[in-house]
Amino acid sequence: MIKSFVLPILVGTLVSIQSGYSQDVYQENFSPAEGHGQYAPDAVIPEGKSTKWAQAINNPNNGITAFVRQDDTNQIFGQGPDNLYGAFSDTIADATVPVERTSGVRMMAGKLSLDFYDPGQGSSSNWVFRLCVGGASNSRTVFGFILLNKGDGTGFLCPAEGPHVNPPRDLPMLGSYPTNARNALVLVFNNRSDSTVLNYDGGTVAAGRMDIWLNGQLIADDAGAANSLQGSPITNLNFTLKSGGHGTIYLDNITLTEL
Ligand SMILES: [Ca+2]
Ligand SMILES: [Ca+2]
Repeated sequence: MIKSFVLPILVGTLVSIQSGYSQDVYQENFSPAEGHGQYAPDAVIPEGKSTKWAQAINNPNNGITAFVRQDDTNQIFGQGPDNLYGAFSDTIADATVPVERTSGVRMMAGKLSLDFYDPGQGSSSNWVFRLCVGGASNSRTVFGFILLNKGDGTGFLCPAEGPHVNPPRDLPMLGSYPTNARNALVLVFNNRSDSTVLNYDGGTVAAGRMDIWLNGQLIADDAGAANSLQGSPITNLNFTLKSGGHGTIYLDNITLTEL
């Protein structure tokens, strides 16, 4: 939560931004205190401008449901029996309605970190996580990734490529993850318009690029953007299922930090 000065450092012809600057602009851990008193086991996650989620959750017409869960038997996020997390399901294969966060998000460079648990249900789950300029859409997506789960116990993370933010056709997966297990995801992005290199705790990211860490391993190093909207601030965090996908994902400890 500490905001400090940005120190541009000349390195040859490149300009480097040190990551001493950081500010959390969004945190969601589904604790009752953060949910306006509405986060309780089996409660519907509220949506609206004054909440943590802007729109499109709990929309039965589009197959989207979002509930607060508490699994005191398995403690799936390893935070004790009282921990609450978000359970998001999409039961209609053609629904593409995003769950999104908008207000308060505006950053040229930053870090998205979250824990996810893929319960491995269904056979074609493909959740896409998108960081967008403007609204939540494929064409406004700059950085993102997709979780593919074929139902055999192993999930794959692949880049969200091109203007349609689709998984790559020949499937050059960036990494794999176990379903029915807690996974830690960190995405660091730099959408500055010049040649500024972002230095953060763990690496560097060139302008227009992103790093992705999965369970402590760097699986994407300076990977490209889906759409080139370089120089515009990221204003929207959202996730959705691509058309034809359906399934459930559990999320916790979501943090969006400006760097
Ligand atoms: Ca939690
Ligand atoms: Ca890098």
